[in-house]
Amino acid sequence: MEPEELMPPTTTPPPSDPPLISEIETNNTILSANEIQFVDPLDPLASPTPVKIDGAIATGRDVDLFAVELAAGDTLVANLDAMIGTSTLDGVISIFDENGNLLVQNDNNTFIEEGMRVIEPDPFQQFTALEDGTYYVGVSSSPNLRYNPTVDPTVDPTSRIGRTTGSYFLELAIIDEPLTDDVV
Ligand SMILES: [Ca+2]
Ligand SMILES: [Ca+2]
Ligand SMILES: [Ca+2]
Ligand SMILES: [Ca+2]
Repeated sequence: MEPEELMPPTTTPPPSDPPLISEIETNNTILSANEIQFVDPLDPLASPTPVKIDGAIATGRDVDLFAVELAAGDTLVANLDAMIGTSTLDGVISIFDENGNLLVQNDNNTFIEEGMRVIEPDPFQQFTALEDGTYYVGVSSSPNLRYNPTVDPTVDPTSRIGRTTGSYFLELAIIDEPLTDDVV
C-alpha cells in the first residue's frame, strides 16, 4: 500500500479580519468619543491597519462617536454593516471636525451595479482630510441626521429620534488613494 501523500490545502485562507473592538458607552459626544488606534503603539512604524468596531444603537437617540487622528491627505473609509446581516438598525455615518462641525454624511450607500441603481440602508462614507487633526466618526439611527455631537443627544430634546435600533459593525480604515468606486 502506497504511503498517503500529504495534500496541499486546496483553498487559500481568507484574509485575516481586522481586530474586533467593542464600543464603550457612554460615547455620545465628541468629548466622550472612543479613541481608535490604527497603529499598534508597540510598533509605531507599522502601516495603519483597519479596525472593526462592534457597537449598537440602543435607543432612537443613541449616538456613538469614535475619534481618529488623520494626517493631511489621509483618506478615511467608514463602512457600516447592519441590515446586510441580521440587525434591524438603519444607520447613518457622519464625520465631524474637531469642533463638531459636520463635514460629510451618508445614510444609505447608493451605487450602480450591472446598470442598476442599488440602495443599501447601511451607510458607506470616505473622507480625505485636508489638514492634520482629530476627526470624529458618528453612528446614529436614521433619520437622526442633525444631532449636535457636542451635546449628549440622549438628553437633547432637539435631536430627532431614530426609527430603528440594533447592533452594527463599523469598519474604519486609512487608505492611500481614495476609492473611485463605491461598491463595497
Ligand atoms: Ca452605542
Ligand atoms: Ca452611544
Ligand atoms: Ca457596508
Ligand atoms: Ca441608512
